Amino acid sequence: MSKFTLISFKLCPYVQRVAISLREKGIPFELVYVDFSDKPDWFKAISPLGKVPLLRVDEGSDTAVLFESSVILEYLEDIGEGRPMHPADPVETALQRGWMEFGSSLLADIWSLEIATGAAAYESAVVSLNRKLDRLENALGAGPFFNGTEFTFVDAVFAPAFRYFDVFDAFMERSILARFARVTAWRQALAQRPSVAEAVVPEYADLLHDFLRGKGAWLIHAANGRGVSAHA
Ligand SMILES: N[C@@H](CCC(=O)N[C@@H](CS)C(=O)NCC(=O)O)C(=O)O
Repeated sequence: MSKFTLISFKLCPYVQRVAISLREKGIPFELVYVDFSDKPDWFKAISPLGKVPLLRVDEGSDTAVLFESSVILEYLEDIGEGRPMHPADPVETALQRGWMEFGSSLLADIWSLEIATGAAAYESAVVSLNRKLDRLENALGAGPFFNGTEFTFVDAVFAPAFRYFDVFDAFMERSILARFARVTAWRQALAQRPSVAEAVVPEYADLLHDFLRGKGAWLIHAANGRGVSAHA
């Protein structure tokens, strides 16, 4: 079996989806964290886009460095180690790949929310998020996971997105997710999954809080004393 090394950044949701999938498949791996405030030369040399995650695959004297999280997930499925994380039916798999892309687009809105330093940018991110969450709510079935009882790649993609709200919610009168009942139930089921819980370092919430403070996030500053809107 190949040896796998996941090159990571502690706050990265794209890294988490790979770590969750490796754990779900029972594939052993090592973690190497990169300091983004001072990216090392070895990292710059091997990351074509200067981004994490990278999955280094060593087999004998051969080494490959895979980049782009969704490509890495498909690779993990292709090698057939552990249990499948795509549905058996090709149409279901194609739909699942679409929702994985949707998950990345939700992460883009979450990023806009994080880095908003004023009310207008913040409210615009909330509007966009709410629109997507409404779509997601209507796409969900009886659960507990996206495809029912089996935990698949879509779950691995959305779990890190929902994790942000564990920190955001502390600054809000009411969670942005609260009015979406099926999304909320899904969020709770994902949070209880060991692969999800173990995909971040114990100090994750503190690091995210520091990041938001460092960015001067409206999310934090506007919340002082009154809470920020979840309803824009
Ligand atoms: N499309 C990429 C996105 C990965 C990504 O945006 N990674 C961020 C961290 S979460 C990154 O490495 N950014 C580089 C930087 O901030 O300098 C993927 O799916 O792997």
